[in-house]
Amino acid sequence: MFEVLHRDPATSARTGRLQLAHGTVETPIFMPVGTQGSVKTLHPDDLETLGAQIILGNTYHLWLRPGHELIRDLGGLHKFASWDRPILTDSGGFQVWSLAKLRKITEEGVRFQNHLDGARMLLTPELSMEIQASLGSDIAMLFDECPPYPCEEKYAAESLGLTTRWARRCKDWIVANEPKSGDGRQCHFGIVQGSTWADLREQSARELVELDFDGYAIGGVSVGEPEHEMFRAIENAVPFLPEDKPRYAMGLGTPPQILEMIGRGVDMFDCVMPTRVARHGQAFTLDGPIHIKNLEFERDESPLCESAHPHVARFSRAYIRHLFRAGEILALRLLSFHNLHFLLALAGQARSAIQDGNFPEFKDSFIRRYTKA
Ligand code: PRF
Repeated sequence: MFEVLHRDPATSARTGRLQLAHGTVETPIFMPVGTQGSVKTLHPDDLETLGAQIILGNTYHLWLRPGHELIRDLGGLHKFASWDRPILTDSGGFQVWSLAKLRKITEEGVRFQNHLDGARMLLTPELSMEIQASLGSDIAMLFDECPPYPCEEKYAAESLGLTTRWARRCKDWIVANEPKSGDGRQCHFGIVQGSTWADLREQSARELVELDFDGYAIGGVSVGEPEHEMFRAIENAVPFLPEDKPRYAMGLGTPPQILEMIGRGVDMFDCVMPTRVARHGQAFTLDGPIHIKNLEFERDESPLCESAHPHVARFSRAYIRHLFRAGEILALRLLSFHNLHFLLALAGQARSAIQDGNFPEFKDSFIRRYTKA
């Protein structure tokens, strides 16, 4: 299901091919986030134009509204959202943690009041697997607990114990129910936790690998810790994950962070940031992010970025600034499209560089220019 194609001799970067029920994904890859079954402001044709190979959906949101049974009855998430390429779904625990009120974590699962109508609900490992099976995603994430930052070692250790016990319950559910994605098998990824503690990251990775999943994510990163802690968390987990399985860093990151993670052996990324900051007027450029609202772009006839896609490059910064200031929806679409193009192109350039044996040079020169270092 996953094949490593090239390895960079100087770093842990690699390229690979991931075979899923709805198609093949070339790694390293960035996955646009479509929380509600839609990548905000974009049409699925836009995503195809962008060359998006896989998108994300969220168990928590789709369970609350419109409900996983409705989506299952209407043919699954791919049909419902008219997207026939791969989908990965997150398991819901992290979204409960970041969105719901009055959360209480017990052995059984997470009790909370949902953010829509305040109803009291319980999400368990088995229910998360059942919801993701109903959605029919190509990759379903296991139900985990993401501890906050900073986190005492004692809490992190207990939390990761719970994540491992929940992983066992997810595994039992998967073995008993054999969930499908379209005509194929649904894949399942375990999530390594352990906060900033090296020995706990190792323990978490070993316990999950023992249970044998199709791939492994590194969770509990990008939760407010300094960047060097985030890199260390990845470095503390990767050596204990199998070489021949995909690795996914959840909820990352800036363009330089993504290259740093690729260099540390990570294959898959997702983040709401590119589309979220786009809706606030921020665009990635090779010289770092710009705010299109700024007066300096009032008469700027150049495109957003020299590497912009033709769909966006035909417009001047002055025009996009005008649209944004006038509250025109097209501005949000163009900026979202652009930022996703930037990250998808970055992943593509990283793949080429790894293949051509010049990944370290590519990474360093990209970061130097982006950060004006
Ligand atoms: N767990 C899950 N989803 C996530 C995270 C996690 O730790 C993160 C942390 N960066 C983002 N999304 N299930």
